[in-house]
Amino acid sequence: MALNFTKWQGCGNDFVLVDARKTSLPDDVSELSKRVCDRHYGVGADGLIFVLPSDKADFCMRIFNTDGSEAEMCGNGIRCFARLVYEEKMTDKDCFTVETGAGVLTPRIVKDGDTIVGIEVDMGEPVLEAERIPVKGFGEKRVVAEKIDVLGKRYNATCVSMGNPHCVVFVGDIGDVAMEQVGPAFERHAWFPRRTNTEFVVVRDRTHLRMRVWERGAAVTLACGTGACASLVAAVLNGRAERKAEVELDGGRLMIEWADDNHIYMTGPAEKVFSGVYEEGERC
Ligand code: ZDR
Repeated sequence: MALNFTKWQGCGNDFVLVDARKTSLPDDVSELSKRVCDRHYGVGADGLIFVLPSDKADFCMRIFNTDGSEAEMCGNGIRCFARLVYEEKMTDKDCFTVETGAGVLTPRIVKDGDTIVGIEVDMGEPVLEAERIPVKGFGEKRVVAEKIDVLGKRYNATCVSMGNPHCVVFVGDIGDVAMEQVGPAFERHAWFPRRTNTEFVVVRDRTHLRMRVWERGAAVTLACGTGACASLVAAVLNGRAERKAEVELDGGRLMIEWADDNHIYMTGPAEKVFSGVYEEGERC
């Protein structure tokens, strides 16, 4: 099987994108994602994303993590997706709808004259009720600054779904967090029946957050769009930030706003890296 793809990145969170509007998804899509995303034996990426047709929206996006699991949504991925479909002329609109596991979302290509300067996405409304995130043991309540014990240490956690689950932890010094140990323990903690993405956040001031992420189904990545949105929401719920703030990630910056319509707007870059054909050789 030969798969035409383009490799994209948004703030260093990188994806292999495949136009599958006229083909069906491969049967072994989960295994394929593991192989394609592998940085030594494959193309190398944080996720494999498909452009698909939709009967509810202009397009449908599906994303698979490096461990083969499917995520409901991907914030950096949808910006890459939006720029790809726009630049490849799959649409002539600069604002269009994309069906995702987090509902129908609306990216907009932001231009200065003819130059694309970013992608803004209406990410929809954050979900705060525990059982809908899902977080066990809190019923319909919100999980804001609740104590959680992980690897023998106590943290204050605030949980938010942006379609996919996030656990946000405010810390004093981002360098103190042993992400590779603590991240997987959060991901598989008993609170989270569908596992969780975990963000470690330092509030620099009321309009600047610094964030690092352990991604569910992946690992430490350079950025997380839905995680940046969840972090801003968590900071507002804890009274620590304004409703519009810049989030600094390892791989770049995102502007996030929790607007009066209760929707989250995320603005940031998306850049093409290269294109190719993935044609697997015989293994021996
Ligand atoms: C963090 C993420 N890359 C983004 O930009 O939002 C999302 C990827 C999916 C994530 N690993 C999950 O929810 O399983």
